[in-house]
Amino acid sequence: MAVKKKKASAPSKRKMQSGSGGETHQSATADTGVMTTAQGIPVSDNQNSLRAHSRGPTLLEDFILREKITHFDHERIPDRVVHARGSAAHGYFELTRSLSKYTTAKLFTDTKARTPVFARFSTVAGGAGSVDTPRDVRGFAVKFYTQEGNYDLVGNNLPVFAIQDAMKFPDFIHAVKMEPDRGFPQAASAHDTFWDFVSLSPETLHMVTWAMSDRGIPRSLRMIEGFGIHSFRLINAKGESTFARFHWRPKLGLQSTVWDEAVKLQAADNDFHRRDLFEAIDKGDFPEWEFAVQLFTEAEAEAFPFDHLDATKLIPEELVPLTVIGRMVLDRNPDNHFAENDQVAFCPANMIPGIDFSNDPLLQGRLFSYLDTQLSRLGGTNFTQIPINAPKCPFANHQRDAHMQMQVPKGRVAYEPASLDRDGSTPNGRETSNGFRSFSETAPKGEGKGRVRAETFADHYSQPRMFFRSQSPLEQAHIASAFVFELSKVDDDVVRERTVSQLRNIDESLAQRVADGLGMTALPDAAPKAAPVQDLPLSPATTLIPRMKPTLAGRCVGILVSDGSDAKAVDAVRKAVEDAGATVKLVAPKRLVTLKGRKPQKADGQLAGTPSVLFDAVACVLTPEDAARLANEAACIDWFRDAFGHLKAIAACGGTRKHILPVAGIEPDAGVMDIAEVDAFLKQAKTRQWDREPTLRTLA
Ligand code: HDE
Repeated sequence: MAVKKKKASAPSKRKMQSGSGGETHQSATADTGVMTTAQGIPVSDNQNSLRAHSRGPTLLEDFILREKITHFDHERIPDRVVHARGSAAHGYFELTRSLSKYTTAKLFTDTKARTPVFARFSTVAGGAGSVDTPRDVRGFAVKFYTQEGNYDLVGNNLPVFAIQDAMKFPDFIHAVKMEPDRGFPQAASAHDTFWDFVSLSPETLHMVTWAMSDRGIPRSLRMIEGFGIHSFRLINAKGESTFARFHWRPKLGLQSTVWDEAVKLQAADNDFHRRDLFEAIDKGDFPEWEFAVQLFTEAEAEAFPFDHLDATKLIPEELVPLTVIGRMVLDRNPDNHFAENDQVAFCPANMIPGIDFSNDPLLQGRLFSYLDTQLSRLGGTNFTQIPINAPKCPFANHQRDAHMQMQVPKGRVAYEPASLDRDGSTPNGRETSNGFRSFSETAPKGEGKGRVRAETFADHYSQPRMFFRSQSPLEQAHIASAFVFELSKVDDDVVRERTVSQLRNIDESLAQRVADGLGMTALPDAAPKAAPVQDLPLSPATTLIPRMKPTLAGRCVGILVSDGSDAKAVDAVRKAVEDAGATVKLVAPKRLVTLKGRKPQKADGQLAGTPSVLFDAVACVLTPEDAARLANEAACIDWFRDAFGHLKAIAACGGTRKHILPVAGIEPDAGVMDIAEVDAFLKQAKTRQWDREPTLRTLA
């Protein structure tokens, strides 16, 4: 049967970058509109396999079918062992302030350059197909395609990590991943093995306390901070070293969800964060982050009341202030999720001249792990030639061959020193005095090789105490409640008690609240401590709720309408909300809706499939009849009950206030107003209604 062919997908016209002096060759295919096999053979029928007769068996001869199925069979590559689920985007980095006093890296000295970047945000524990909104740490990895090679800053959205030595990473990850005998839970830390490990490893407590805070349940990837965590070195032209910690700060400010909302989002939209990032970039609302550094000398570091080489410690902004030196804008979605998001290979060892590693033992272990895992995940050493991984500056060396070699290096010389490349045709490159150099550090006298943990790493409780005590009362309640939730999913009594015994060293009131929430009758003894706990100065910079920006920029407001709704009232809310920088989505009982006096139009979502968790604030304009009818509709009652429960502003029409809100059990407060009070709605919609929370749920 002759079937009209679909246009073949656009061939790649991207130039393959080869070594300097090497051949630059293009994909051989041209966009002729003809579908072909991978060998370029035109396909005449993409609907039917080759059969012995019309109802007979399929023939082995059918190379077109075999090629198609074979390729499909091999489409999947291994998931990342951690951070498997991620969403990514292209963009650029601009330096606004030169660090030339501290570093020779052009990335941090050339204020005229615009450096292309590729950023990937991820959850840690779940598989590639898991949900976007579990309580988890978020990866924040940025590849800078600099003039001096690729530099990867592979960070997280929390400023500290859970372990101090790379030796413990496989244990930590095995504990948080689904339990190996039963294969659950997916993408969740609320289970016995995780808390078993945590309660036996006090070094985890700082990061775990951050993960229990609202930072663990962000509203949007566009609204998270990023941290390089480890101390790095900046090296200047004189070879002098200054330590640096790197920070990303979102222009939209920090924003989190509330726990019940995060849980419901998992059902409402598995891809909530991925979609949010994609849609924002797609409509030109480009996410942006400030890039800031904390700079300090070795001598200053000696005076810190903690060891900055310990990745479980942050350096309070109050101690070493942040200097903003640049900004990153993400302005282009990937063309292909697999080719870019899946195949991108970040590696902390991708380091450029002028920056160097510190001796942080966690960082040191990472320098081995990433390339190693990528060899098995991406199938061999030549993954560096995949477009998303290839440098955008010239590159040349004597590396040759191996699986999937995409370049065709010319000449007979693939070594150096060499004298036989007399015509200069071999793309090998030469060493340069501007190349990468490691900082030359003097080893401490009298110390030798050993499997040791520095004594300065022994204090596990002072910083989680500082973090917890710095939080606002509501944030402290959220942290305590998160501990209660997680530990209530732990079956083993010993593990629960041991965790509470650890919490006693952080803050007695936290331990007591968690113990009460778990129904413990008495507090267990405090866990033994290897070092005295210090009462460090508080760090308000670690809070989230007090620092949230009151803004609608980057947010989304849902308006519930139905046939006959007052179009003018809808327009008024829409205009005000859009003027304030937010997106508006119309939700209706049916996907097609006709506002009063208007033509039928497509709603953005159908009520039953578009719950209010998807919005930052909600409004509704219904006819009185529809309001009375929808008061019997579970999806509608939940729409308002959840919006109220998740502390959102609600602008409701008269019919809704009369019929629906009472059924939803909503007693209007300052965050619930009439649809005509547009200014009041805008004001309340810019923040959550935090005052409402204690009236709604018992917090620990
Ligand atoms: Fe990673 N980590 N990690 N990690 N990590 C990986 O590399 C590892 C650590 C982080 O979007 C893996 O290509 C070890 C700290 C991010 O592709 C793997 C240790 C921080 C991503 C790996 C750490 C991170 C990864 C898995 C302890 C924040 C996702 C896939 C020594 C500063 C990157 C891969 C992406 C990915 C190992 C600790 C962040 C297995 C051994 C600390 C954002 O190599």
